[in-house]
Amino acid sequence: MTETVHYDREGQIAILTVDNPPVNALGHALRVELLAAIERFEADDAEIAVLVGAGRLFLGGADVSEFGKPPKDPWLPELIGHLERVAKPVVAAIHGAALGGGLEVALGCHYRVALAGAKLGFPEVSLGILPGAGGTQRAPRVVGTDAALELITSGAPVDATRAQVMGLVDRMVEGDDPRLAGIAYAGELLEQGAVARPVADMPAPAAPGRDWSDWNVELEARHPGQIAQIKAAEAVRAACEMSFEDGLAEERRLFDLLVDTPQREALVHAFFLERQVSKLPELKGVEPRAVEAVGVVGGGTMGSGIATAAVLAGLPVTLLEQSEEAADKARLTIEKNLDGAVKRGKLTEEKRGRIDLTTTTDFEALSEADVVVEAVFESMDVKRQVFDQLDHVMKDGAVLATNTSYLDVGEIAGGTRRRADVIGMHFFSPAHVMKLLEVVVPDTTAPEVTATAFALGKRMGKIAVRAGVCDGFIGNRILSHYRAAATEMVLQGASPYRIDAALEAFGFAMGPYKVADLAGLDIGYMTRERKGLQTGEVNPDWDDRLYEMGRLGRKTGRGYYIYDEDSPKGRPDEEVTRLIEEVRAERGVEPREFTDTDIVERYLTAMVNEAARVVGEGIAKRPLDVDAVLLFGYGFPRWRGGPMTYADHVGLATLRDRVARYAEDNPDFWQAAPLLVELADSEKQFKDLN
Ligand code: 3H9
Repeated sequence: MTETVHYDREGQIAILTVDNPPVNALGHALRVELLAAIERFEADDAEIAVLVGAGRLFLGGADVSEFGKPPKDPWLPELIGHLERVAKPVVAAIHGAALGGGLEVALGCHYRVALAGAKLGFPEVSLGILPGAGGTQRAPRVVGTDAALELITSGAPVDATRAQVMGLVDRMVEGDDPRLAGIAYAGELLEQGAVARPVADMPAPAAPGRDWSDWNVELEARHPGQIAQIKAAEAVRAACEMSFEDGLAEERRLFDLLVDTPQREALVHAFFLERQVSKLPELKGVEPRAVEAVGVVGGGTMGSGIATAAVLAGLPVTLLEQSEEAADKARLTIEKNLDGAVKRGKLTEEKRGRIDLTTTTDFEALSEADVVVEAVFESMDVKRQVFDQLDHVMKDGAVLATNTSYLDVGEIAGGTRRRADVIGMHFFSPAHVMKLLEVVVPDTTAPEVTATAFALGKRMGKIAVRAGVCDGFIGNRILSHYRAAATEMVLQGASPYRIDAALEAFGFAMGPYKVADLAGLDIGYMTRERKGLQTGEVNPDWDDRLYEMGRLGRKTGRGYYIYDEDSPKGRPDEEVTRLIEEVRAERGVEPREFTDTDIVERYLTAMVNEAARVVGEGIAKRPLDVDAVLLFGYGFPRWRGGPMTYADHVGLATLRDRVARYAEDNPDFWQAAPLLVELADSEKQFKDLN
């Protein structure tokens, strides 16, 4: 077994170095060795100890993969309790990050020094739990109740400078060697005759500045539907109102309660899938091509967004438009995007000054790009013309990517003499903000081209998901299906406003009709026009009528909702309701009542059913790929883990039976996906296929 904690001496100072790559997670083996090292220090004649992390950070927290499994001694809370009671002082020397259980270990030490740039925080709530190794009891004693509540319930880390202001660390030092910083600080403490200083012995913290009930109201508003934040605040409250020991017991009780929830399971699934999606067996050992310059064809919203994402990643970008005027407009859009990035703290002024962006109207100017992404009008003819030009000018080995959201990437590739270099890179609008990137891979694409698209996506900060070729790939294909289910419900009696409200209450950032207004009703119209109506699909003709009335959504102030000064986020419109009633009357539909539960169940059943087809046909390689697409591109609530995780939770047999029940109304639309039936019949789950 490799040693995960090294012990050495520097005069009277013992140095305990945690070395458990990649992030020094506090898994069982490490806890055993850390406890042994602490005991060694106790028996040793060293007078003070420094605890430091090897590699890029101090401690990344508890080992997330151990949650839900039987706990093994020593538990982190006991380990930290032991550490805190060591009679000689212990200093935490923090660099990189001290997160979750890692910060709890630091709070179990008696003194804390952090290198500039280090991040300290409690991300537990983003995993559906709370700091369960004393963090909720020690942090408020050290930084005060309000600051601790903010840290613990937001999950957001603070940097070392802020940590020092808060009192979370005793001092912050410049430099890049935490060992040296720890030794220097320990030396000073020795000279001063510093003694062990357990946080547990500090008095209980005062109640927060605001009432506990105000905190709860705010947390419910900030994180609707989620429970970890509320329980975390409850644990902090225990710190104020109970003895340290009783507070710890209360923290443990609340922690155990959260560990057993589907929310915790879903959030941990989301944490790992962010990393798993890019791990494709087909790319094992495949080296991506080098990317040092990027070209973008088309400077509309998508093209400008893609160019922005690429310059933000530090890449030189050349953007091609048809006219000087259009090129100037694109540049302006990109500048505006970059200003926004500076405002949001995503880009420093200094880096902003160094961006490398060229606009051009000449295809030749793209010839040296390593990757070119086409983002022109969504038409096969137009795209093929662009690819024909690119085929002529691009250097050998360049990757030719299309940002199409529906079209057959294989057909686009087929028009070139370099099919193996052509791939889909489907970004989501706004492309410099949205995390999702679908990498659409036709059979003809070379593996290193796929690897290059993934590497470029990562560099741009995207979560890249592999998709096969079909109409709409993973996301838009599933979207058109659940949108059709919503349309069907409207026709049968549900109002679009009720549908939006029900789905927002489920946890979606926005309901489908608000999304449609944001995207523009022209997008849906063009899609329907291109596809024609498909068998079984409900004719959504009020959508078309709204479009014909010039109600294009937010951009025209009217769509499904009215947007004006009184209601910048939109309010329902009688005119839309009347129009829908007319359509129902024309079709002789007697409207019926849909409860919020009916709405959510139908909508999600349609989503899962189509997702099962997408997986069954190999368009998505694994159910987790579908979860990633819906989580990072379509506003599915992260704390529900994605549609496949939701489906496993509800039970696949239940979903199969729901489809059969809905089919009584509309047998063409509601046909159970073969994979759903197969898994349900064999009592398996989607996660078995991950
Ligand atoms: C906690 O502490 C609970 C306690 O309060 C109570 C306990 C009783 N565990 O992200 P990266 C893996 S909850 C297991 O690409 P980066 C990760 O999956 C925990 N594995 O690196 C990946 O594996 P692979 C609170 C972990 O440099 C590899 O390490 N802590 C953990 O971009 C590299 O990760 C957190 O929530 C973990 N804790 O970012 C921190 N962390 O190579 C979660 C990472 O196989 N972690 N892995 O794909 C992070 O935020 C980032 O990983 C970090 C480094 C910022 C540390």
